Amino acid sequence: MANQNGTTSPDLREAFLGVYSVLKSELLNDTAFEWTDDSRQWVERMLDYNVPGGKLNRGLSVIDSYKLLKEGKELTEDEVFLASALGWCIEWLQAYFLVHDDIMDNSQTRRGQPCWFLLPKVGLIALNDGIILRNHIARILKKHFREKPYYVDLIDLFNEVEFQTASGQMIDLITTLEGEKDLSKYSLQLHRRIVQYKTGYYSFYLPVACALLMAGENLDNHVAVRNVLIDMGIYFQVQDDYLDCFGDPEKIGKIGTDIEDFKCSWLVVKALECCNEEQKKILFEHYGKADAADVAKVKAIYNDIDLKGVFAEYENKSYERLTSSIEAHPSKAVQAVLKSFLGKIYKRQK
Ligand code: GPP
Ligand code: MG
Ligand code: MG
Ligand code: MG
Repeated sequence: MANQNGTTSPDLREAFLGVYSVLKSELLNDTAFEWTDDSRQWVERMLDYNVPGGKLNRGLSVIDSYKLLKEGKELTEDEVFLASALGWCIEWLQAYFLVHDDIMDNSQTRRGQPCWFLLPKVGLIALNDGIILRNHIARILKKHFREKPYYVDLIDLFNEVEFQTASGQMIDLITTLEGEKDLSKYSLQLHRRIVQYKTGYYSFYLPVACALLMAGENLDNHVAVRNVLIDMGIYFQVQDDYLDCFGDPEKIGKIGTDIEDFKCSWLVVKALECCNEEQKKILFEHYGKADAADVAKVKAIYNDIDLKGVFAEYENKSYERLTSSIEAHPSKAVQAVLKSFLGKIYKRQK
């Protein structure tokens, strides 16, 4: 079972990985379409390239959370399959978001390989592949959950979370238009709003909400859990912003683009807060430019004001705050779910 450091047992992990092959094969034989060899090969390659290659934290969290909610009772084979299928639905959702996000962010690499849209035979077909990935979720849910009492709630949950994420992505993108006019518009408040929506709901709330629905719970009764998870999601995206600049591309599997893209990243917000007038001038002049020399000037300021140290302090404070919110929760099982999550991301390097 998942312990409080958030590691999944090898057995559950193996079961989870096995479910990917089952779902893939069902989708490749979906009778709603007249397959040809070419189309089947395209989808198979597209899935293998984009779905299973990440850390699988979100997907595995559904089984881990479900198991913790069952308070250690042995899960049946059927329960393991269903929780894994829901976990994979989140991994499919993530694959769809990332395929589209990499086009929008003009990224080069993802999970240690070129972004899907950069492959010579792919290009903008990647947009349609994203739509296919999105549609696969509804097909998996229909095949395996149609008869469940919580089916409608599941569909509604995925719809709500997708809407929240796309809205967060929208503000992530349109905020840069304001930043280009006046960098000082970037604030912690604005940053928080962007990351809560673009990351928090789908990465943190969704896996636990799936597990709660499977356990027969009503999500309206778990607003406090959602709030802690969203808070954790914000911390997670601050780490993502940090790693975009200071992470090792070999470890995180992607090359950062936030400075070039004029993003309202946590780093630039903090830099604006900490720097003197002279440094501010340099930031205004060089932030948001594609040229490596401009990026280097921005990074030099980040180093001069010790943003690494500012982040380390933020990370410690976040951990303490999250831990005390978790410990305030009345249920030990829910506490265990949340602690397992926090254990998975605290001080992550990738
Ligand atoms: C992460 O932002 C946010 C997403 C991947 C959500 C995308 C939503 C869509 C509707 C497409 P990011 O750009 O910082 O992530 P990364 O650093 O992994 O590129
Ligand atoms: Mg993005
Ligand atoms: Mg991106
Ligand atoms: Mg990022």
